[in-house]
Amino acid sequence: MPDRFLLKTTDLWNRRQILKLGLAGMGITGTALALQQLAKQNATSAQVKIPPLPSHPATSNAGINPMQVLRDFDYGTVKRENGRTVREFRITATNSTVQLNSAVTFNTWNFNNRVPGPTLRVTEGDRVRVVFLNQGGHSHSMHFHGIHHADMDGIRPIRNGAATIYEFDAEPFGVHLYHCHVEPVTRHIGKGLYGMFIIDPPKARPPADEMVLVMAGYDVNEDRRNEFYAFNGIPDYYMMHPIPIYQHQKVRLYVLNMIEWDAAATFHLHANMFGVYPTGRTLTPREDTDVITMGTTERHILEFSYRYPGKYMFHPHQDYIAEAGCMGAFEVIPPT
Ligand SMILES: [Cu+2]
Repeated sequence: MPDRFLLKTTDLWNRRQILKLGLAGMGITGTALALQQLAKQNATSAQVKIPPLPSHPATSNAGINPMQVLRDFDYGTVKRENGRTVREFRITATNSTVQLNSAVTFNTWNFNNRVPGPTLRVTEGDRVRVVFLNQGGHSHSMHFHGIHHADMDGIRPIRNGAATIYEFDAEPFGVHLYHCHVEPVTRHIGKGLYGMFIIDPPKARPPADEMVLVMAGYDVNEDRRNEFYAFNGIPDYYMMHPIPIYQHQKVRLYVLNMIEWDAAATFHLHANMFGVYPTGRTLTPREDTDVITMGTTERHILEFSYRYPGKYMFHPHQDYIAEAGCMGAFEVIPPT
């Protein structure tokens, strides 16, 4: 679990809330397992080289750093209970203001103080336990896509100041998502209450430089249209700060469309083709293309590598969406 997550949540959680949920004492188990897990992840990542990330001065964006969001996978706190792996996540609904451009700010409602919320990542068959605390000032909830019991479907509003636990088995493997399901859902999603939920197949996918891109819109004047769009929270961020990747190395993109008010958006990659794993539900690509259409909450795994160095854009080919902030670029650099 990233340190950043711990830092953010410790000040939000107090002992009384933990006791109320019956979780006291659960935090001390599973350390050995967590270390094992870390070793496994490191073994995989040793085969993948990540270019050094450009260091940008902190943006004025309430802690949202899209360069960090890209490869920030939250594997939870790993425990062993009754012979099986449990991954426990702590999610707090809160509010923060982001700067959409030099003149426009937007008050987001979000999970763990970031838009999109943390990318939760588990393996098929794990037990998933999400301890949800609402400090957002309005009623919120967490509804997961995937297969689970009706009482874990997250449509019951959790009032401000209250907490609940969502618990279910991770299935099926694929790229999924979670979002607040309190009505009007357009507003709760539009304010920023969504994130990606990856269920890895039992046998891990081959090594690749893995990244998350969540497309979303901002309706700043509540006219039921978006005035701004973004990849990973901040409009135009990856145009101003292209994502460095290595030439010839496989990139695995987990792409999710969370744009409200527009029926669909495409994802187009310049000067290349990508293999499509629809909803991440296949282990081999279904097709090769350079543009794919996604309705709201549709998501896929896209795989590619670049043959030539240089800068290459990616964006929806609804060009009004791209021109309003949903645009980015990869900087392909020769391997060192
Ligand atoms: Cu909500």
